[in-house]
Amino acid sequence: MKAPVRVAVTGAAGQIGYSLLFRIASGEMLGKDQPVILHLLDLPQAQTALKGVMMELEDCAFPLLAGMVATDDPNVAFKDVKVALLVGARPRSKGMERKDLLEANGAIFTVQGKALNDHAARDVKVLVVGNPANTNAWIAMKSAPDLDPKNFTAMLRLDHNRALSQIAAKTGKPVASIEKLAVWGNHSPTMYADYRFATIDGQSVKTLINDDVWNRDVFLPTVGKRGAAIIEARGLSSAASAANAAIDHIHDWVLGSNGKWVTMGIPSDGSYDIPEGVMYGVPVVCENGEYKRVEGLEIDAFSRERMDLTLAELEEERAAIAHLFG
Ligand code: NAX
Repeated sequence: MKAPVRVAVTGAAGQIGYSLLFRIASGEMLGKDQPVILHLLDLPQAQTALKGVMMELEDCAFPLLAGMVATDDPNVAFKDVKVALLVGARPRSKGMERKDLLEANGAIFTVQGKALNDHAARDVKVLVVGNPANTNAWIAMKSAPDLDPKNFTAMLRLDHNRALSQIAAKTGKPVASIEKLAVWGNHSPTMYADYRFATIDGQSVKTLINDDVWNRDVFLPTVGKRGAAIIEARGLSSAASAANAAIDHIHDWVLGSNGKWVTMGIPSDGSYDIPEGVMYGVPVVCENGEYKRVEGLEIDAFSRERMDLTLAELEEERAAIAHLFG
């Protein structure tokens, strides 16, 4: 039996947490042979609800669940963790300005980044789900100067999966047959899902679909506004699909993507004219516990425009919280 891995989940008493924890404990994230110890962080007022979730986890009698720690202290939550899923964030309340939202989350992710810096395993893999995910991931990364910046990532995988299923529906082909999809930029309606390089059984998806108007007027708005459509229909934001995307993201990062392109928000190395350090969604391939950016893709004028638009939004968000870093 392998030694247990410590996995932190923040916002553990929330709705994504409720879909996520049971799947981690059943081995769907790190493998069916990998025991886990769950470190569950939530606010003081959520500790009672968190106890209830832990009782349910116990009642599943998961063979791979080797222990649980519940806390409202990030310094305890991140002690020796090798994987950290930062799901909890400050939601926008009525009348709250975007700037105030960024500030409130800036405070949370500065503290959590520092706690990761001080307590987590040196090779901890961090995924930020809580919105604004890219900027929160950037703040956590900047607050953890002793950790490798490349270990901080933001979740674009839900956008990636949403785009895959729209393409599958349009082409009538199975989702699993789609290769080489990319999603660029911010996890927000400005993200740019790009199927120019995608293939199905070796055939170009762009040629199969052959409809630029559908791409611009149907596909991109549908993927970009999918979160809002789910809130409209369900009265609650995406939770099970978000948890599923988080599982996919960490699973592939740790265990490999089998040569498939997947999308991760990662600190830019300057390629594709995205300024260095910006937490930006790009296509990657994962192998041996590392992600590798897909290099050398040609960017046409339409794509450049879309990629710059989502970059501008990220830079605006970053400017709003830049003062936190002197
Ligand atoms: P919930 O409001 O159901 O749960 C959030 C939980 O986080 C609550 O239990 C709350 O007490 C806790 N929390 C708040 N601040 C905390 C802090 N400082 N430390 C620890 N815990 C804290 O929200 P849920 O639906 O679970 O969504 C969580 C976050 O995911 C939100 O920010 C949401 O916007 C974001 N999403 C991100 C997605 C992505 O693709 N990146 C998609 C889904 C989702 O919208």
